Amino acid sequence: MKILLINPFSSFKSAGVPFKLPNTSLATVYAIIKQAENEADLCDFQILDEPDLKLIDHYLDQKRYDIIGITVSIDVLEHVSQLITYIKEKNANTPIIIGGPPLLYQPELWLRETGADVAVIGEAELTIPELFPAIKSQSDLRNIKGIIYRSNGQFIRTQSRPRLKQLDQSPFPDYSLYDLEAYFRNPNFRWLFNDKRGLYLMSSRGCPYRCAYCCSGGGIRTYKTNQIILEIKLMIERYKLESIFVRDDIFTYNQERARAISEFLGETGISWACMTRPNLLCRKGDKQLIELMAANGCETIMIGVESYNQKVLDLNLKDVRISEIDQAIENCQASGLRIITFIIFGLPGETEESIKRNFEFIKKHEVEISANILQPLPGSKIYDDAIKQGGILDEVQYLKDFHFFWDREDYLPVNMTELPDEMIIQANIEAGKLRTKPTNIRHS
Ligand code: B12
Ligand code: SF4
Repeated sequence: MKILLINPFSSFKSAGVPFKLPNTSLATVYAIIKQAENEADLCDFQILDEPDLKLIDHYLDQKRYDIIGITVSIDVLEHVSQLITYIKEKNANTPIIIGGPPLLYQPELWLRETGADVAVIGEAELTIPELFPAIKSQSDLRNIKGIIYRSNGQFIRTQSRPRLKQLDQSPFPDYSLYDLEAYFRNPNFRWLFNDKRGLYLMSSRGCPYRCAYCCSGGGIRTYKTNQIILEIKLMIERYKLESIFVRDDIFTYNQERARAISEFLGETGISWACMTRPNLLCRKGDKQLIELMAANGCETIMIGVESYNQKVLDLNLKDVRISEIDQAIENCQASGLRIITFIIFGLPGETEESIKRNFEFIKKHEVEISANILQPLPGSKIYDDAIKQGGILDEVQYLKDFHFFWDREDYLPVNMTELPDEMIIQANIEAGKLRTKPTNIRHS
């Protein structure tokens, strides 16, 4: 089967600068497709400066594809709708399938608004091997779990497909279709990877916590540690990496596992980064774990602090104490790690006082921060609350406007506090000035 994979254009930015990362979801889809010995090409809009739809002509004019597969992230609804309209005008008969994180929460909306033929809901490891051959042979799709499709002007949603029990059923992402060298040149990429050739690695998926602004939840699943080790080796060799970002939501959740992966990363001699939450950096044994991580090449740790005010944390179900935040930062600083903390302005319960506390936190600990304004995510409690409270009236428009978040400094998607909009916007602008700009890093 010949498949065309499309990575759509996202205007994702950080510190006002485009942020280009090779899409891990699509790289995973490519690995799944390859397992079944299918051929695939990649049309990558993300590497362009502007979304020029004509890029697709280059592929469709040269080959006939059996299936076109597009990955979607929350901010690409408009671009993908335009893209599918454009493709259908040229090539009405090739079935178009979409997949990606947002489809878990709003599958019908995405299918309807984009004009795709089929949407895969949630993980696709088990769905693709059933769905793609069925589409090629024009078979009935109703027994394929985990999809929604169009049939005679109706949307048919099939039985849901449970999440993978173990991640070992999923192949690791295969980045070989990407022009990685172009990604490595992106200033934000270089900021993130400390000026090195790096890629993401997910050693687990999901999270057992239930923060109100997040939609990860649902429990954590991991790859076996020996599989991770093999994958790290392979990635370093194949892509000539100098750095890896273990992009699990909470890398230090299981201390023993984190230790084993850290030790192996240390043997490779590369530098690496990870992400976690404060209470998983200050338990018994965490100080030693952090020391071990640092001694084994961990250079950067990203910590989801979100707010330095206990009431705001509690109201947003963060399940973290201020004392844990302080202890976590001190533990990481003692080991000399570069610390980047996430802060969200405008969480429910935010007050003038809590905003001040966030700035006190930055000053007190002298950490790098990545500040954002709250943008409710479908699938999160806050999103449902925003709908109930009338803060989001039109879900489609809300998604279409999602990129304003990065494009307009004065944009507050929904105000879920008692504060005037300007105060939240201003706090975010001020905090943004404290972030190391991607252009300030050394470029060799
Ligand atoms: C890595 C990552 C990023 C990276 C890279 C994104 C990427 N897709 O490569 C970066 C830093 C760029 C990023 C940015 C953002 N991210 Co992000 N990110 C993640 C993270 C940690 C992992 C994604 C991943 O690789 N998962 C593993 C893969 C294999 O799973 P998957 O993505 O679901 O893909 C499977 C299916 O969806 C499906 N599938 C996917 N594509 C396709 C295509 C086809 C054709 C088919 C058939 C199937 C299919 O098959 C895959 C295999 O099962 C997730 C959290 C998480 N734990 O998953 C958040 C997450 C996806 N991100 C999220 C958000 C909100 C963002 C931002 C908007 C953040 C912001 N406010 O700035 C931006 C959006 C920019 C963008 N365009 O992506 C949310 C999405 C929320 C939602 N409701 O959709 C998540 C879920 C985090 C969270 N809990 O809030 N992100
Ligand atoms: S914010 Fe982090 S800790 Fe909270 S639910 Fe999401 S992934 Fe888990």
